[in-house]
Amino acid sequence: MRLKRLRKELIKRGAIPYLITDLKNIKYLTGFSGSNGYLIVSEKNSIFISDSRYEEYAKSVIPEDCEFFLQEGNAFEAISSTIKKRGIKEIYVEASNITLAFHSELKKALSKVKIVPVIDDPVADLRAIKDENEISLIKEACAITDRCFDHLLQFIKPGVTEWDISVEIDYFFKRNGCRSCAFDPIVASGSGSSMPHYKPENKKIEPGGILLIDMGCVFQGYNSDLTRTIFIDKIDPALAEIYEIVFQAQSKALNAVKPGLDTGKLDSVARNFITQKGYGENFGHGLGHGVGIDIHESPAIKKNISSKLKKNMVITIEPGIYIPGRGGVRIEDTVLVSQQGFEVLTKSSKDLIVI
Ligand SMILES: [Mn+2]
Repeated sequence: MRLKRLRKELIKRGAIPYLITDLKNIKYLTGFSGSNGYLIVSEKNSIFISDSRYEEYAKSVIPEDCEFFLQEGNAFEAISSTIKKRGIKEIYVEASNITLAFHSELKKALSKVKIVPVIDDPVADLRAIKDENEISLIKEACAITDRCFDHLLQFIKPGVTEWDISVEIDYFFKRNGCRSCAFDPIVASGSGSSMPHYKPENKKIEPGGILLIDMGCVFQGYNSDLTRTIFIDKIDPALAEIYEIVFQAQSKALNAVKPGLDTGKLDSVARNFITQKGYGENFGHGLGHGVGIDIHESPAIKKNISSKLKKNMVITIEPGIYIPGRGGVRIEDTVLVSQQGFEVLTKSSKDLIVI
């Protein structure tokens, strides 16, 4: 089904045959999740190339309309022999995934074939809209992440370190059926929270400080993403004021989410509010991103990037305000774009939490 939809799109774009090298795209299209594979989608059929380590597995998962080709030498020989056999004169490739080295080797192997880069990834557009099964897996990933946050509220005490919390997150996810974290958790205490992508250190959680936790898991191949910012022991009034602004910015953005809305406009809903409150300069990153097989995928929800929200996209809404040397607040949920508007999939409390 997915291959058929892609083929239709490639024909529409005139970008066929198409060589797919991104393993996440291959996984989405064929179900194959090994470490070596190449997929060629042409007008009539699809060919999947992999080596003998994966032969039995690949044949058991790839769709019926996809032919398996055994790679015996290197990948370029395999790609070139499948292409030559079919008399292909021109092949489209994923510009954002292949390296210069890959391109130059491919060019050598396909000396008579024109290689055309495709910049706007057609598979990313398909992946952005989730089917029912994908939505239920993301919902489960989000539910596990919420349970992890509940668990952390018991686990976190003054004296534990950022690193302890980060290890506990990883352990919780793995204990609860996840393959891994979606990304290295961000556990930023005190002034470290002003750095949006801070790395946890062996630093103790101090009473009176703030603690920002950004985490997600991978459940059966699908990611979740959640950020909460909490207060340790007592509330710092200046940061509590910032918390309220971020909370309201996030609520406003959430309430704007619906099919048809421009993603650049959605970013501006939160950004304009934060700017009005005087913190525009302190919200440097985009409002959100798509979530699925990758933790960051289409659509990007950023200033000056225009695309339309569609039903069954899963995105994050994550405004933040960061005051260098002082601290930062970010609140993030994973959200489903629904027919009526939106459904928040991460359900952890956004009340001001003090532990
Ligand atoms: Mn995120």
